[in-house]
Amino acid sequence: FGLLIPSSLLASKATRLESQSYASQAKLPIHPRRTLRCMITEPSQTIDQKIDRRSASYQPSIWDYSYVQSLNSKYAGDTYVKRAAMLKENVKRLLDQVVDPLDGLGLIDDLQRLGVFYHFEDEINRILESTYNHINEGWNTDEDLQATSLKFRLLRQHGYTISEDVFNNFKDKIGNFKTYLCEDVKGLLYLYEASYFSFEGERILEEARDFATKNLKKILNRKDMIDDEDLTMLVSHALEVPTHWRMQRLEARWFIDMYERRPNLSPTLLLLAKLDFNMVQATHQEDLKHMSRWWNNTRLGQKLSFARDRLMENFLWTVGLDFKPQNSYLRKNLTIVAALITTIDDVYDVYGTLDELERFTNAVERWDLSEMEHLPAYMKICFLALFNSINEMGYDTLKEQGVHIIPYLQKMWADLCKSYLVEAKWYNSRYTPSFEEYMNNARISISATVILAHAYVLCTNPISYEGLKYVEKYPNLIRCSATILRLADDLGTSTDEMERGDISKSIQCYMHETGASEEDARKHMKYLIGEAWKKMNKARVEDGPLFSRAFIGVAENLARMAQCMYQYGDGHGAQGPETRDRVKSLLINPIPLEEKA
Ligand code: 0FV
Ligand code: MN
Ligand code: MN
Ligand code: MN
Ligand code: MN
Repeated sequence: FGLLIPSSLLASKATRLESQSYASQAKLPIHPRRTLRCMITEPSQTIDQKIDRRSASYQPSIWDYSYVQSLNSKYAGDTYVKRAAMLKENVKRLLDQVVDPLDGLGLIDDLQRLGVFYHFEDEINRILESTYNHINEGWNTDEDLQATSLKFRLLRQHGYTISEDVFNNFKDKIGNFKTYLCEDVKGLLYLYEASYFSFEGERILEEARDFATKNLKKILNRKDMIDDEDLTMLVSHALEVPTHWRMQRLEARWFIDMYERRPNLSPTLLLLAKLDFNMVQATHQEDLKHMSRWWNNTRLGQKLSFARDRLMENFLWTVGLDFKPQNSYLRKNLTIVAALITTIDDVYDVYGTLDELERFTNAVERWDLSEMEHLPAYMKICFLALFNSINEMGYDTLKEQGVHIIPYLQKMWADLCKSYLVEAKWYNSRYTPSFEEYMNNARISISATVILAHAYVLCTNPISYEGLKYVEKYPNLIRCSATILRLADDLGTSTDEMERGDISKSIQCYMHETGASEEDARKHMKYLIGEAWKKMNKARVEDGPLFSRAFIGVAENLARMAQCMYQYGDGHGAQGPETRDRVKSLLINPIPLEEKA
């Protein structure tokens, strides 16, 4: 086949063949490069110069290397540790003094939203435990929508069994929510937030969400119904994105400012929240500087200049996945994973020819250095960066736990590359799959499975083979997180992708299959994101015994981070003002504190 094709064709756009000839192209032998070379008329020219490659026109990084290295928070080190420890003791005392369980729940809600809950896990569990027991003893607050909603939400969030029937009290004889509730702004707000913890098929919660959303929107539009400016801000913030779906650190940064406006605030708690935010940020800065040096050392940004150079954004993802200061090891390694994914995705989507992509996929499947001889120069460095990074993570785990995880991680990468290759073939043959066929591949090609498999081994000790086997089967927790990441990414990036040349994404496949308008297709994708969240709400309880809390948190946070990154378009690649501002407020600027000597 190769010998019959004139060299001019190989060197032109015609390498993207129509569907009939594509089939034979796919069957090219895996080492045809020598043949290819002798057909090129000027042997002095490299193949790279001959091939008409796409470009995504990605801009260089706006985050200067030496600027990142110059970050130096004064909240690093031990200076503030004592002060924070004292504040923590005082907050613990607040928690211990709680008598009314409802006050306790309110305090837990504040601790979570302020981002300091992780210091008080024992105290929080104790309060939730006693709340739960009160319920089982028939404790009934249930004339109060706000209290019931808060109780329901926190208990579900923490894995307790509580039925949606608790909301039946608020319905009239014919099953509608009672009319007086339409004006209970706080009650509606809490009901709204609670409704996002629903499982599939829970009708009462579905109705609750509709009822709360509709009435909260009405209230926002009528100044006479809500004269409290803070409450207005809380309501519109919630309607934009519910708390359950929000990236935790950004929510903490926002909520600290809101809390400060509250008349009956606890000054101790406020000060702790601010100080802790700044101290956590200082840890993140150290992690970031470390990873920025690593990235710079790989030279991938320069050598693969067609690919996104997005170390800062990759790092931001990992802060979204797990912000806790003690989890630097997880963040650092996930930054490596994210940076490799971002680069390799561009190799497949933008730069590589189908022949090169077959070779790269093959090299990853074989996980064998001798495959490198078949790769072009730019792929050699990329493959070795991947090979070394994953093997090093494997070495750590072997050293620390005696568990050999490399074959398992390697399989995840091979699956990812195979799904990338499927897309490259679809692109070359201009094939538009059905929505379902697209999603079956795209759930893998969005890389959530790779990210979560690494997260699993990085945050689990001891790792069990049963656990690894379970992750490999892509259980619902992982599958839903992947679905949400894929759909959110397509909502945010597919417009640009269509312009630069890419396969049909979820929106386009759905339009093609159903004849829907783009607007309706987008609505449908948002609906599917909501449904995936419901499944995930169940999965996090059901998978509880096999997965640690930490891992479940990462899987949920990946979905949250996806909705955050793609909220205003391509927040990962395009370097727009939203991501820039988020980086500044989370990673660069501390919260101003009035220092008392
Ligand atoms: C996807 O970009 C991409 F690079 C992602 C999702 C970043 C990877 C890192 C993390 C999720 C931590 P793009 O929109 O080009 O992906 P597709 O699959 O649409 O080509
Ligand atoms: Mn891409
Ligand atoms: Mn891709
Ligand atoms: Mn070989
Ligand atoms: Mn995309």
